[in-house]
Amino acid sequence: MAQLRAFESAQKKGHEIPEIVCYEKQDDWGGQWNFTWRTGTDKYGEPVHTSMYRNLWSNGPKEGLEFAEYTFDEHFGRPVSSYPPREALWDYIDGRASKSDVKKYVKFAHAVRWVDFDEDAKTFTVHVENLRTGETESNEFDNVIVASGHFTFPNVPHFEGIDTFPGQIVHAHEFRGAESFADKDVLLIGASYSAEDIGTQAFKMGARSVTFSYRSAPMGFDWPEGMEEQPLIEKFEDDVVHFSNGVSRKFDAVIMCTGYIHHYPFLPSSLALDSPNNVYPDNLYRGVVWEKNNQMFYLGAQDQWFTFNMFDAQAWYVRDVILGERELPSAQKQRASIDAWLERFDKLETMEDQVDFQGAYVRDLIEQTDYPMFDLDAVCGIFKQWIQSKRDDILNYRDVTYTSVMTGTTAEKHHTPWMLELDSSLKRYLSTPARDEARDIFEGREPAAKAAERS
Ligand code: NA7
Repeated sequence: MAQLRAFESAQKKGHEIPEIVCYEKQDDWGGQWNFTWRTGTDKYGEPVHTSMYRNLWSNGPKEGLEFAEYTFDEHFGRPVSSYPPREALWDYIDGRASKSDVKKYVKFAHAVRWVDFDEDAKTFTVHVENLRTGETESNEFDNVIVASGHFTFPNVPHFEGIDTFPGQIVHAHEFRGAESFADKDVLLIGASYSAEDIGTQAFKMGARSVTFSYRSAPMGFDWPEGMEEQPLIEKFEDDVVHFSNGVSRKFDAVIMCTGYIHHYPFLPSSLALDSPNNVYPDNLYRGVVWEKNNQMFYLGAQDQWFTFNMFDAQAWYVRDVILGERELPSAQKQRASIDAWLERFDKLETMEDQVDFQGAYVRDLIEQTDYPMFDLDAVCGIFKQWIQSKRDDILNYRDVTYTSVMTGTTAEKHHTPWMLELDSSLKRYLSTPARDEARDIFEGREPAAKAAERS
């Protein structure tokens, strides 16, 4: 969507743009944000793309991901909270793209099966299947941009004895909601965003206990009673899990929050990115140009602090390379640039360092293009406050509000504290319900009804 918008923006400024075809295997756009109840395979028999769950709310402040050229104010027409639910974020990205005429470029329900590169002709042949008709076709292109994301193919490790576990075992990719974990003892394997958020969802939905198992380091939040961290699993024995520190616990359900792999089944190895999930995958000049074939690009291949606005910065830069507005340096200079960034990347120690690193990366890209520059230092500051707010109160950090660097608008406090909010719909999000007793109690006030009674 960012790439289509980037080309459209150039066209509006009088540039001639190339013929564009966007193949999308889902029936609608939005990628990760295009929620489905399905898991495993979709209605066409394709692997389900999204890892989104029903009650997902943004886990980072929206002020960190806001588009510089389409703000939340413009979309919603009024301030909204800093952590919108998934439907509101889908609405926002759909709103921006729908305002333009770019849907015409998208061939929905088209799965790319294979991409070849002809070294003599210097063109790609893209083999694609129309999932609705079953017809296949092959088309030639000068450039290919891979924008298929990398949080789709789950990393699923094996643990000794796991095949004896009698309860449900799912990867976060297949998780759709925590309601069934009420009164259950739940184990989450992993110590990153998925573990933290799905564990919190389970707690919110009334799990009896929530246990996280970490490999490298615990998340270290100030967890409430009923939530705890344990080190790596040594083995499963039926419903009992033995951890490496000698502790054993019984569980009803296991959710593997063990991350995702870069997996591009439609690409030959000469074109496929192979990297751990990190903020600077190797072999991408300026984080987007495939070093081994400069006619090919990747968007959003990094692990992400910045998201939507970083994808924009990348798309604007890729567009300018394709339009010939930016000349790529020699292979040697590209390598030197990648090495310099990798050297910086190797020195990152804290989350805050990573934020600054990605801020510098986004700045470098925007400086190359006409994408509106915004106060990246201020956005880095918001990310750092967010990190701190989680350390302060991991269950309630979504109740904090931030100020947009794009518009100066301070977010509205959501009408209901996140821990009490059980309805994640857009309709509810934008409504103004009367304050209820639970909220009064939660916020330490005398319930309104009781106060009225007394008076
Ligand atoms: P992440 O952020 O890639 O994290 C994966 C986690 O899984 C991380 O804590 C890993 O531990 C852990 N992991 C991976 N393999 C294993 C094994 N074999 N055993 C135990 N633990 C393991 O994925 P998420 O799904 O949390 O987040 C996905 C993205 O969403 C994230 O990157 C953000 O951009 C938003 P490690 O620390 O590597 O030892």
